[in-house]
Amino acid sequence: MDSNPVLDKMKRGEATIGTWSTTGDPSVIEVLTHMTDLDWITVDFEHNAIDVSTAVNCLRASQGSGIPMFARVPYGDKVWIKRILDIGFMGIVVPDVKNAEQALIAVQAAKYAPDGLRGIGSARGQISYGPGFYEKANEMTLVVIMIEDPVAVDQIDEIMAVPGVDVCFIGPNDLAQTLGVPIGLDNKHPDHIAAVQKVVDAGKRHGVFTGAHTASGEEASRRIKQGMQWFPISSDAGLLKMGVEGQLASVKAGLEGQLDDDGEDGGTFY
Ligand code: 3PY
Ligand code: MG
Repeated sequence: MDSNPVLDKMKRGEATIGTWSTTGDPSVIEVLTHMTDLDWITVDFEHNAIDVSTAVNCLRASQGSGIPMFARVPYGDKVWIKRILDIGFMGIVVPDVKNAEQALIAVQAAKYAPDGLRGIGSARGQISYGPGFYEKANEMTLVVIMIEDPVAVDQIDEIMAVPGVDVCFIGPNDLAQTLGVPIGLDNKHPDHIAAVQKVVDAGKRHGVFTGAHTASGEEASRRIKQGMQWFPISSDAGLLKMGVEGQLASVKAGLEGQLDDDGEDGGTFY
């Protein structure tokens, strides 16, 4: 790969749809990257029992699919960011960034000199990105800064002014918690809606992409219309649960005579 297809797509004015991996299961990553049209996957190290050696196998599972793999680090410090990028992820998601200073620490940890302070020594980066890794890594590595606190929303102009911040991404649950309103994705509380809109508007002013963790494809379509570009729909575990529940609901609806045979055969993948 010579450029990051997710950055390329957003620069063309298109939205990108991914999901979170909360399982860190390479077999799941294999299916998602090779058999679906998702634009990217983010492995979540912030809240899950995923270790770095398991995550390497997630990267191996995605290899050859052309789908970029990103990782949410537990905390925006340079040791975590270096480790995660050095094993071959093509971008970082940094939780709970409250100000421009923290955003700058994240960018500098993700970029080699002269744009940053990342140390040299990524063997797996050279495998993931291919030949010329050190020349192209800064351009290709996506930096996603999470906005999860009204303190950050108040400083969104300063945060977005930090060179190298590609995406400002809303964590709806933590934003709700810090705003003091009921938690939940697709949050309809007016204070939450107003805070998210401030981030979207600032993104348009600064030419920084925006996104939010969505609960469903239906929400993602509304967020795209709102002017955002970077969304996970739920997570691998969440999509599995939704898929099972949807099929069980179909069994019930079929037994109650509410469904007809759609006339299509069932395919071969199971
Ligand atoms: C949140 O909702 O707080 C998140 O971090 C979602 O990724
Ligand atoms: Mg959060």
